[in-house]
Amino acid sequence: MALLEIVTAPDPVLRKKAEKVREYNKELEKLVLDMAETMYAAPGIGLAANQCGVLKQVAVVDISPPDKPKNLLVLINPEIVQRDEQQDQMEEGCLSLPEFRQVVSRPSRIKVCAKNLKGETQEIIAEGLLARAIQHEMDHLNGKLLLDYASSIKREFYLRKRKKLLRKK
Ligand code: K1U
Ligand code: ZN
Repeated sequence: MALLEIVTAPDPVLRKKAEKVREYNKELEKLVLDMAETMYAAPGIGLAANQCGVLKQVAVVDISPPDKPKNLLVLINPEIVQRDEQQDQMEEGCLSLPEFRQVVSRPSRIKVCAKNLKGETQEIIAEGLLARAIQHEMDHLNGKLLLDYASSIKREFYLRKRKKLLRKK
């Protein structure tokens, strides 16, 4: 296994839509294991392949606290097939947007259809933080970022600051 580099804004790969996975092979398995290792090391509760510079519909999620056993969820070609009308608000962070926080309203409960590493279909009913993390990662797979939930002033200010910082490096 290997730690992958997490891509940060304004890298254009974060704005691209990831492509569907069609082959379930060793290469895919390695990508998922490397992504999981990278997410745990960050630390984070999710990671999408775009954030590692790979445009495939692959995401990993684990919301279990560090003192509890790991519970890794692998989502390949995920689709939300049902969502609650009720929404929850929560402040989110993003490993690709250092120091950026944004309150986001999202459906409290969702039903997701996704493939696992063997290409088998899994149906997941998620609520609370798990539902939130899955929706955050699915946004990444569609090229959507937390920045898009912010006002244009906040977004532009953050991006200008990031570009300035990267020029200095
Ligand atoms: O996709 C990412 O950028 C990872 C992101 C996922 C996420 C955060 C908040 C709400 C929904 C989804 C993170 O994991 S940011 C780090 C974080 O939230 C966290 C890190 C350690 C412990 C607990 C949370
Ligand atoms: Zn993110």
